[in-house]
Amino acid sequence: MSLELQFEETIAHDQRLEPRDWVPDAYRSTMVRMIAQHAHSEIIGMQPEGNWITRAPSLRRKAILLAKVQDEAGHGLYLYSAAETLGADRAELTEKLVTGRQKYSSIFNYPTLTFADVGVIGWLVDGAAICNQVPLCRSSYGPYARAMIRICKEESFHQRQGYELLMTMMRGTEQQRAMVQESVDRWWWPSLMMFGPPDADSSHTAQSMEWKIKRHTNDELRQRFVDMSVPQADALGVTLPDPDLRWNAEREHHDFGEIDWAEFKQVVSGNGPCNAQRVAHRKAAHDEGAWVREAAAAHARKNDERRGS
Ligand code: FAQ
Repeated sequence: MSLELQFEETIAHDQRLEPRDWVPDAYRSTMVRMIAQHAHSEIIGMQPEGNWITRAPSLRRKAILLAKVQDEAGHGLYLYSAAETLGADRAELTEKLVTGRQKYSSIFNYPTLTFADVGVIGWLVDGAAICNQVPLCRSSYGPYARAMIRICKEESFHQRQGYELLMTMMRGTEQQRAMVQESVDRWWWPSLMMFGPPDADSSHTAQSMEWKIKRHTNDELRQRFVDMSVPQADALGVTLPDPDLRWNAEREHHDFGEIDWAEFKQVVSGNGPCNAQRVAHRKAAHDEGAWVREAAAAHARKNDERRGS
């Protein structure tokens, strides 16, 4: 059987492609793009919440937040390893991130202005991430699909901690409730943008569905997220900032308002509120960490020499 046919058969039978299997160049580059973008999102995604670690209102909240941000670092490293199984070079991926040649999720280009944002990121941003990533546990590329299983478990925990934080604030003072509502008002629409452009404008969806990398379209998952979030917002006692949001009995889904795609394009092309700051911070951390990488490499060399002698 030709390599190409083997590849097609593996996909047709819903089996996983593994690092040593032959895949077409376009499959490989799509997977590297998607995994790298995901890894970069986890690493850049540490910044908005990391901003509140030193100002968390209690030791308990600080410990929780510290652990969550550490988990995000772990996800990033895990995903870079998955990209390496496709032949990508980790240093090159970082270089592409800090020079703007590879993307990360639009959501992390918005500022975290209050502590309520920590709760809302957990609830909505991790919630959207889970909604998007659970189907990716069945993605056709084995190392990525397996990474998604572990990552989704941790994201579920993150989502619950965010919701619990918000529940606590909603049981608090009038000012705390207002703080939660104001935060929801800022994060709702950017969370919907996390699912990517509308299907009609999504350049990769059709091919990625054919290769069973993606299992649902961007709009399908966005709809699933809206339907999931409405009862959660009700239980919390907040209003989602969309006057057009209502149940459509015929479709058995919620209708919702038009997303500001011009804003999405601006943010993705580098002109969001915090793009420059996020990338500059990442670059500074990378540059300042050069001595650690050099020391680790020297240590590994020494160990090799010792073992060799
Ligand atoms: N932001 O043709 P499509 C997290 C780009 S969760 C920026 O629809 P595709 C957890 C796209 O890359 C966030 N760029 O693309 C966490 C493509 O660019 P290109 C990360 C976006 O791949 C929580 C172009 O637009 N999750 O980190 C965005 O089929 C809390 C055309 O789009 C993942 O990465 C966007 N929102 O579908 C961490 C999940 N949307 O290269 C910390 C895996 C699209 O052609 C705190 N990825 N683009 O110029 C995916 O599921 C997919 O890649 C999509 C996009 C659905 C994001």
